[in-house]
Amino acid sequence: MATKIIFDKPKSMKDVPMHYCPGCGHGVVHRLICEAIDELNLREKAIGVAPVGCAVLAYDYWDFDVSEAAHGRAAAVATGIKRVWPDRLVISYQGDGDLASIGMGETIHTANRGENITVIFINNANYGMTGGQMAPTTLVGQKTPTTPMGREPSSTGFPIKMAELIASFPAVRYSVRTTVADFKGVVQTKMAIKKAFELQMKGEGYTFVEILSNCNTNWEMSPVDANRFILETMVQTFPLGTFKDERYV
Ligand SMILES: Cc1ncc(C[n+]2csc(CCOP(=O)(O)OP(=O)(O)O)c2C)c(N)n1
Ligand code: SF4
Repeated sequence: MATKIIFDKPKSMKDVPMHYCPGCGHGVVHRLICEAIDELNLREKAIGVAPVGCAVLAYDYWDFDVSEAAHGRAAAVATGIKRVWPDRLVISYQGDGDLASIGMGETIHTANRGENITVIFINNANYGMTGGQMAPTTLVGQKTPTTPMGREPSSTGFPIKMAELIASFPAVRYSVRTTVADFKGVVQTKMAIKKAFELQMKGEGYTFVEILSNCNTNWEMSPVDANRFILETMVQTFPLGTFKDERYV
């Protein structure tokens, strides 16, 4: 009897165990990126840029070319790669500490220049790798090791809404916020990633996919509770949606 394969590991993904905490969204997003690359037949053209943060070992999981970047500099490295190889699919993968804190300068200027790259932004509201300290995205009142009484805007400001901020730059082609906290969100995230890759390959400009993802370990929640926290609480500060899907320049 012929066997029909209906679900398989993406070819762009290595068959190795991941170091991520069980239930963490990083692994889910890694897979979605690989599925999109396979479906668009871009594996030989893809170049990822891995951040410093929990995803620092992304090159161990993706079976396509990957460069490492110093903390916060992934967008700058991606810019250089894309300018040298404009026909490649260049993906900058970054957490919120990496992208919105130490790397905010690179993030803003790369978007403002409209570099033809795709930035995948994992918003888990803290610095996961180093123990869950406050990030620019930490919610008001959220307790972390550096905000033990809860984030207080009068001393630490408000959560920065990156997808909305990025959308404000004229040269940005596409900016969305999705989540991998539930099945619907996973499907929408896959569609957003795929669309961003397609736009980049057509030369349409800078694309940004912000993804609300849990850090269940540092949030001290079960993976199920952490995903519920995203859907019930985190989305109130970070609404899901498309903030820009338009070509101005
Ligand atoms: C120049 C520099 N400063 C600080 C650090 C320490 N450090 C490593 S990862 C990290 C934050 C990572 O958080 P995030 O970018 O949100 O990614 P996550 O781990 O949550 O995926 C920090 C501050 C470093 N490695 N290099
Ligand atoms: S510390 Fe948080 S972000 Fe890092 S792997 Fe664990 S759950 Fe994921």
